[in-house]
Amino acid sequence: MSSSALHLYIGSKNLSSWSLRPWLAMSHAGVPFEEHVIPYELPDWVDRVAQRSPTRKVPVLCHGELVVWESLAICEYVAEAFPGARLWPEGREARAVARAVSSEMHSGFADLRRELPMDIARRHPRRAVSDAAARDIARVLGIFRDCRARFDQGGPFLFGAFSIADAMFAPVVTRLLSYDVEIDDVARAYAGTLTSLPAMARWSAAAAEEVERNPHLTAPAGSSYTKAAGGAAP
Ligand SMILES: N[C@@H](CCC(=O)N[C@@H](CS)C(=O)NCC(=O)O)C(=O)O
Repeated sequence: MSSSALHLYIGSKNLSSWSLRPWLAMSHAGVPFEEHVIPYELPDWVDRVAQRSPTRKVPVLCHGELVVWESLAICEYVAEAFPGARLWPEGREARAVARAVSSEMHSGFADLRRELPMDIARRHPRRAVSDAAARDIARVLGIFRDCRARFDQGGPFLFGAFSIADAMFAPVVTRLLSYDVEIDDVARAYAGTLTSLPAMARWSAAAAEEVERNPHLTAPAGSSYTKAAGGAAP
């Protein structure tokens, strides 16, 4: 492993849900890294990101010569590089399910993400969502119930102790709260667990400062969000 520092490049904290995932995993686990926010208001945002990331997207992790893009791959790299952080569950069965739900999050829930984009610092009135987004929400709540029922030994997270799965679902939890989505007791308790993490509090405070500085900030200029109306959500 390179002995140089880890550098994590991320987007604006109020909006960049993919950035939050590895940032939370690393921050909560106490993995040392240098954070570089590339704010969405920069007119040359895409060019700045392109200097670091082959996909022109954040997050991206640089470790010496190594570049790792894709939130889940970054989490995996950190879990391997810092085994003491125990970022995946110990048990093989729990680890398999944690990887399955993390992959499901990474590749799915497009309707929920598009209709309820992450906006951590704000609270919106409850809104009607499409049937597809409602199915996404039901599936998320089902995952929470299933994980908490099967793997609740040793802590209040999805697999007992904090794991990458919690980092992958953290932005969805913030969406449930931001848009006052109707949730069950299991989800409410789990949301309380996640939002009371000191690392989440730090991220949320920074998101609130961003919103105060620039209340109208949405997607970065030149990104796929601004090119394709109705495209993927940050
Ligand atoms: N699958 C990627 C998604 C990354 C992503 O879409 N990041 C957004 C910010 S949250 C981005 O950089 N978007 C710029 C664009 O789409 O042009 C991951 O897991 O890291």
